[in-house]
Amino acid sequence: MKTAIITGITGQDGAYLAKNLLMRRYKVIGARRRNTGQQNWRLKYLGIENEIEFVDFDLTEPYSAENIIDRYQPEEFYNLGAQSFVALSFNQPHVTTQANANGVLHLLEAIRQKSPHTKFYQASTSEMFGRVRETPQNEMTAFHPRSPYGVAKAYAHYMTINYRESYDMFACCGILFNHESPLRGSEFVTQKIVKGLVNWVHTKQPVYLGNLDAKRDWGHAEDYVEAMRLILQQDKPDDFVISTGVTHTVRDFIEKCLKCLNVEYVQHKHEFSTPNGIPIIKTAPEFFRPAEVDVLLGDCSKAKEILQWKPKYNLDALVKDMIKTEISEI
Ligand code: NAP
Ligand code: G4F
Repeated sequence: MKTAIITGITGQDGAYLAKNLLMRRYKVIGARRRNTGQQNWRLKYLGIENEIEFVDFDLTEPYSAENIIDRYQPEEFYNLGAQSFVALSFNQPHVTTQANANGVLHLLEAIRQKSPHTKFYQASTSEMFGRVRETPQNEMTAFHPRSPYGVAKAYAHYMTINYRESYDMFACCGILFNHESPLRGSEFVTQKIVKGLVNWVHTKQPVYLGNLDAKRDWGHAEDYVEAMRLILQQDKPDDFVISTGVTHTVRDFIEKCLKCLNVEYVQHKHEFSTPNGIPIIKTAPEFFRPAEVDVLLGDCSKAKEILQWKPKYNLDALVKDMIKTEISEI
């Protein structure tokens, strides 16, 4: 039986990855920070809360990393923990850097010193491409991050590669493009739209958003955690772009949701409304960012060839899954 530690176990990807590994008979150690709320709701939703051994952990505490790695000597370590909300990183750049950059260094150093056989997965991100230098983006595309979140993740990405090259560690990065699911946090645009529109059907309260023209390559989290697992099963450590290879605007995502909900709509420049003028979507300045990533589109040919990975969900199937779940919840 292999042991895997997952940081960020209470988040979207942590929950799906835990389920994936438990199905393969791994012992899963869930590294989570203290919290007073309903932190395990995703694990409960997937019915796996009682199959995980939890351990106290915080990315910002170096002893925390050392303790858990020394204690469990895991075969695999998936670092999915992060302050993952890009918009918040503009208001909390220090917290974001502590967790997303320094936190990764603590982990790499702890593995080097206490458990060098441990295979390490770092959750890198398409946000590092930022103001994109080429389209589509692949493993060789230069980074130009546009947020404190993206800058911190780029540091962690390079540090992971540096530990691999300096100390011969099995340390890998998955450069994952946006991935969503019914377990997505409600602050991210897809889930905000899904929840907001299902609520609109009952209340006619409009949903307030920011930039409707940003383009993202959206996949399904269930597909993407399988890619994480595959990355650590290879003969040699390497980095991989994981994406669908299709990009859509926020506007397209709204349209797909409205069609799924059978709502008739007309579009104005910054607004959606019913044909007789009831507002559905409006924009508000607080949801625009100081610097935006305008377009992301991933080229995952390397993952397709080496990992034999390809996504099962397209955007229509993702929208359907999110809407269906939201309707059944209320
Ligand atoms: P998420 O749902 O926001 O989950 C983030 C997790 O990190 C939560 O479990 C959270 O714990 C934990 N965390 C935050 N700060 C921490 C700290 N100081 N110490 C320990 N744990 C901490 O994010 P996700 O969508 O699952 O993403 C997983 C990872 O992939 C993240 O690193 C994210 O940056 C990266 N990523 C995500 C995407 C995407 O589209 N989803 C794309 C590329 C990369 P609490 O429950 O205590 O808050
Ligand atoms: O859903 P978002 O907040 O995701 P974003 O910023 O792309 O970040 C996500 O994907 C990254 C991978 O590329 C991850 F690394 C990161 O952890 C996170 O999971 O915003 C998507 C787009 C942005 O362009 C944003 O400006 O939607 C636009 N948007 C428009 N109105 C909005 C809103 N985003 C949010 N969250 N809320 C709005 O009201």
